[in-house]
Amino acid sequence: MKLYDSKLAPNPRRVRIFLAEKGIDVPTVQVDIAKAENRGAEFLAKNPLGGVPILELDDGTVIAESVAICRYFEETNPRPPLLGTDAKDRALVEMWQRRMEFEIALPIMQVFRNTHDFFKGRIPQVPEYGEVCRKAAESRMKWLDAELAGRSFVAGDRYTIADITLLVGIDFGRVSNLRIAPDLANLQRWYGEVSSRPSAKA
Ligand SMILES: N[C@@H](CCC(=O)N[C@@H](CS)C(=O)NCC(=O)O)C(=O)O
Repeated sequence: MKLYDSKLAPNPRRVRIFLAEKGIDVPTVQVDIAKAENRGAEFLAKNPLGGVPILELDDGTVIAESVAICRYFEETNPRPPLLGTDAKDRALVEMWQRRMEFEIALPIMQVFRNTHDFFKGRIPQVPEYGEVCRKAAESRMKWLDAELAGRSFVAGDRYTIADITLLVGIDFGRVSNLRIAPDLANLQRWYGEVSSRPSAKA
């Protein structure tokens, strides 16, 4: 089994944190996206969409999409559960994971993709759209701050994949000068707690 990873990119970090929380060690191959290695023929043969991370199993199966890779490891190594514990909890964790991904992490990544020099000449950029996404991410953080008033973690009282997606999204905001506003006390408290877990170094 091999995890195709990219040290500086946010989506692979989601999988690395997930593995660190579970204490799973997986051999990795570094893919240099700055040199567009993920757009070369060898990588595209494994994932025609070109995104990292991907997990290649010993039988040659390639699993792309960070959450799908995490799902695989949740099934093979159920403890500690990071995707929910019973029908209701699994549904709630999925709800929050999707919300963190679509409402916060993706807008933050779109700010980067549409405004940063890294993607200049690589993809069509629409800086105005990047700024719309910045506002959307800021507004969603405000909403989330109110949600976090009554609980420790995003999906309840247990750390889950929803916390991982949010942490990685927020940390990635730094490259676009997008941070948690100082007055969002609940989100700041949450950030301090999840950032101090050893897995956050992954
Ligand atoms: N939905 C995919 C997104 C994969 C993705 O877009 N990965 C980024 C890194 S965070 C990438 O490969 N970017 C370089 C590129 O698209 O060329 C996932 O969750 O794994």
